[in-house]
Amino acid sequence: MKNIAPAIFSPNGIGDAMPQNQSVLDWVREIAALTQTENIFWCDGSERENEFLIEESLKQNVLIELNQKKVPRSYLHRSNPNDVARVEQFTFVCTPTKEEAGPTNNWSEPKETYAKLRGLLKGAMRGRTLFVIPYIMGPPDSPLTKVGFEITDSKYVVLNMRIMTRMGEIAVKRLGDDPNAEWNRGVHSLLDVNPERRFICHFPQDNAIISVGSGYGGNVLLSKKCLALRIGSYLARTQGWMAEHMLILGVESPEGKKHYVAAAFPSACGKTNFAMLIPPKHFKGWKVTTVGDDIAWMQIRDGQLYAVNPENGYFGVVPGTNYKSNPNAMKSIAHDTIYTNVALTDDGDVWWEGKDGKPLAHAFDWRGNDWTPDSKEKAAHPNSRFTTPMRNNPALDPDVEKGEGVPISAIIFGGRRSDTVPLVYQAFDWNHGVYLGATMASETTAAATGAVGQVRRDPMAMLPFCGYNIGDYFQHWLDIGKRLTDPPRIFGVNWFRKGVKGQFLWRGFGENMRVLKWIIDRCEGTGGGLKSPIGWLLSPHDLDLAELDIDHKCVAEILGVDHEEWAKELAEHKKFFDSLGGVVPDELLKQRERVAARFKE
Ligand code: OXD
Ligand code: MN
Repeated sequence: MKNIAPAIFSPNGIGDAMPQNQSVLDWVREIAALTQTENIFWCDGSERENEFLIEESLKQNVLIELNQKKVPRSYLHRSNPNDVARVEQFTFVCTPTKEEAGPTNNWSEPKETYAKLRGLLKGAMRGRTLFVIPYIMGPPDSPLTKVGFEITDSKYVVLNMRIMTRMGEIAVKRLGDDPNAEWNRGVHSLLDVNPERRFICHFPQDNAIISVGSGYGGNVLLSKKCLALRIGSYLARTQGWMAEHMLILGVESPEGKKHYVAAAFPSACGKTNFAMLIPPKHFKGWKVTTVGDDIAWMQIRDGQLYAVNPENGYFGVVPGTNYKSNPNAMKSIAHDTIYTNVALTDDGDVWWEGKDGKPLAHAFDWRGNDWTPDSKEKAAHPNSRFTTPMRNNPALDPDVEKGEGVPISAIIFGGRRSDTVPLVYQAFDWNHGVYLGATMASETTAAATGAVGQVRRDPMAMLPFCGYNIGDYFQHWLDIGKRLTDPPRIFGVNWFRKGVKGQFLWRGFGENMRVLKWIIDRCEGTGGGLKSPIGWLLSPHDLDLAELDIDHKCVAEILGVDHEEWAKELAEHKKFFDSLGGVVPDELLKQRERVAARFKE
C-alpha cells in the first residue's frame, strides 16, 4: 500500500477510508501519475477532516466565513462567474455507438474522448492535492445502493460531497476487496475553469465519469446528476430498476394513513419546496414528510414500486426561499450549510432576492461587488445554491434510511407552463401516464446555462439526465409497467399557469396540499374525477378551497382544458416525437392518437 506514492496525506492518517481493493488502488495510481500530483488525500468524511478542510478553504478563499452567530458552521463560496450552472451543451454520453446515446444526448466516441480528456488531465494536478472521495449512494442496507469513488482537486467538492453523500469508510467496507465489484469511477479536475475546456463526460459501459473545467455542483458533485441519474439510468435499465429525477414525499392523514408520492419536475421548478410542503391550517392533522428532494431510485417489490433517495443532503436553489414559501428549507439552511453565489450582508449574514425581512440598503453581491437596491444586477445569482444535510430538515421522513424503500402510491409529472396544462389531471392508466410524462414540457430556468423561459419538452424531467437512448428509456417505462400488479397512479400538475394579465392563477407552495389531497383521494378510490380527453380532471367541487382567498373564475380557468390550446399542444407532441427520429415506441404514438381521437368524440 505504501508505494501508492508520490505521497499520501490525511490529517487522520490513512485510516479505514483507504480501500484495499486493487482495482481502486490501480485507478488512483493511474490518475495520480497522469495528473502529476505530489499529494494524495484519502477522505474519510470525519468531523476532524472536515474542520481541517474548512480551515484550509478559508485560508485560500475557497470559502468565506459567515457570521457564526447568525448562521452557525456555515460558509459562503463564490464560484468563477463563468461557472454558475450545468452546461448541457458540454455534457456528453460516450457510448460505443451514437444510437445508444440517442437523439437527446450529445454523443462523443469513447476512445477519442478518453484521449482528449487524458490530454487535458495531463499535469492538471501538479502542485495540487488529489482528493479521493469514497462514497455510497443509497441507504447503507439497500440492495439498490451503489459505491462510487470521486477523485477531485477541489476542496469545495470534498466539502459538498460530505454533505450530499454517505462518505468514507462506509463505502470502502461496502465495496470489499473483490476486484470485479461494481463501483463508479469519477475523475474531476478544475483545470483552469475555462468554458472552452469544460466537458462533463459519461462512459456508461465503463461506469465512469470524467468532468473537467468546472466547479459548479451539478457538473462536479459526480454522485448526483452524473452517477445517480445519467449512469444510474443506464444501470437501471440493464438491471431492471428505475433512476428518476424525482422528489419523494410522505403524506399522512390525521387518522395515521400514509402514502408516498414521487414527483418529477425539471430543475428549479419547486421540487424542494413540494418535498418540504407544510399543509395550510385548514388541513389540521395532515403531515408531509421528505424522503428526497431531487432523485428517486425505484425497484419493484411484490408488484409495487418502492423508492429510495440515494442522496444524503440537498443542493437547492436559494432565491425565493423564505418562511412563507418553504419554512422547512429555511430551518434546514439556518446552520451547517454551504452557500454558493448568494449575497453577503455587511454583518456577515447571507442574503438573496425573496428572503424574509426588510430590503437591504447594502450588500456584497454574488461576485463580491458592492450592491444596493439600485444595482442593475441581482444580489444573489438566480441559480445560487445551498448545500445542507438532510438531517437538518425538520420534516425528514422516519423511513428515509429504509433499505427496501417506501411504497409509491402516485407519480406526478409537473412543468412550468404559463398556459394549456391544468392544475392537475390524472392519466387513465400506466401507459397513458408514460405518455403524459414523455410529452411534458417546461419553461427553462437558470439551473442550466442558456435562455430562460422557453418552453421545451423535457420527458419525465430527464432530458438532461437520461444516460442512454430516450426511445429505449420510454420503452423501459412501459416494460416496468408490465411488471407492476399494483402500479402507482400517474398525474400531471402545473402550479405555474398564468392569467391574461400575466399573474399566477394559483398560489402554490403550501396550498399545493389541496391538490395533493385530491391525488391521495384518487389513489384511495374516493376522489371524484371529470373525464376529459387528456385524463381525469379535478372538478371545482372536489377541490377543497376552504380558507383560501381565490377568485372562483380563476379556479375554473386553472382546472379546465382549452380545446384550442390542446390542439396546439398535441401538434407539439407530434413535432417532438417526430424530432426524435423514429425511436419512440409505437405504444406512445398510439397514446397520442387516442388523446386526439378523444377530442373529436
Ligand atoms: C439540480 C438540477 O441541481 O436539476 O438538482 O439542476
Ligand atoms: Mn435536479
